[in-house]
Amino acid sequence: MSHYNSFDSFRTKKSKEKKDKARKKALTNTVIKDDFVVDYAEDFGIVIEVKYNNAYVLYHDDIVFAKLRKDLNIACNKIVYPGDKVVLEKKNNDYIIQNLIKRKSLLSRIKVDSTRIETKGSLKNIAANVDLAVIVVSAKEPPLHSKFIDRYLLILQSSNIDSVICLNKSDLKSEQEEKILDIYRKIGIKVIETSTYENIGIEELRDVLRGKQAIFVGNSGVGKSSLTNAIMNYNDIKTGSISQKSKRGCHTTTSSKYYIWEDDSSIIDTPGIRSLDVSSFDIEEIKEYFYEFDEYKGKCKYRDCLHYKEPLDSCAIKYAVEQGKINKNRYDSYVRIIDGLNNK
Ligand SMILES: Nc1nc2c(ncn2[C@@H]2O[C@H](COP(=O)(O)OP(=O)(O)O)[C@@H](O)[C@H]2O)c(=O)[nH]1
Ligand SMILES: [Mg+2]
Ligand SMILES: [Zn+2]
Repeated sequence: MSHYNSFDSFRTKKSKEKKDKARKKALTNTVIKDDFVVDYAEDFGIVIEVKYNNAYVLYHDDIVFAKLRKDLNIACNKIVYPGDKVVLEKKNNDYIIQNLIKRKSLLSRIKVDSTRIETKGSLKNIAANVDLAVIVVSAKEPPLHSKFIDRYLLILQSSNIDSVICLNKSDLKSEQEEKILDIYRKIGIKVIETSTYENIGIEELRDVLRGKQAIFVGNSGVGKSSLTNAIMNYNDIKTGSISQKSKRGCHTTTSSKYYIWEDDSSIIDTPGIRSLDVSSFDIEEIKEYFYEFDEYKGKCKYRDCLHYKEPLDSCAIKYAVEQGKINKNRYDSYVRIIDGLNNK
């Protein structure tokens, strides 16, 4: 940090400020209508699933079907997401979403780009108010690749959401997968191993999820829905009514769904995400999200080093990779992501 040239750090700071501002704006979608977002409301429901023009909302221990306030003149799935807290009003027999309570976080598949805020269509928002993301991967079927994890991590970090990794299908695990998991343990990310078949690690996963609004992300087929079921089956008595109701539609995987499995503890199960578009990130930001680069900050010969095409003897990061101090898979992911930006 201290090695940074002052002009550079000023510039970085400026663009960061701009980005933070843009992100804040996107969090509440204030572009839409000023009075839609409120700071607080005593009585609210939680959105569990959103269709094009309406939403299922968990409200007073019941699931109600609600439509968005007409005057907003926008499709429901463009401004509310699973996990959102909304204020409802009953008009005749219909529930209307009158207000949205200000979000804590908003997870977007594509980074919130400061220049494209107004083009809401380009942004794929997944869930709101997430405290913790569980990146679910499987040992086999589909095979484990660190590049997926790295892309998920990038997206989650840029949304400011804490993440843990859950390796499911641990019944199929071999040495090879163990090595990949070690990469992440070494950079300080918690790894939980589970098997829904053998009922392994489920209790540990519950401990991590307890008291949080969590989201399961990961490629299709890794076991997100199976894990959601495994977590839900526990403690049927306590949350029985809600959990039975929110189990509705469990088989479909086209949209994200919200499940409460214990008081104050919920899971958002997401469908498989096919492409993880990280092309709207900028290199400066990507560098920051590779935590393990931190300790080499300012040590490259050129202060604007991208740790990319620069010669080995000028780049502290490349040297660290060569020395085995930074994991090669992670560095390769970094290079692939930068390659992707340059080919745009
Ligand atoms: N071997 C093994 N297979 C599992 C495990 N958990 C889930 N599966 C299987 O993996 C497949 C995909 O599971 P699903 O929960 O639908 O994955 P999702 O697409 O991530 O929601 C199903 O055939 C499950 O039976 C596990 O712990 N071990
Ligand atoms: Mg699923
Ligand atoms: Zn470098």
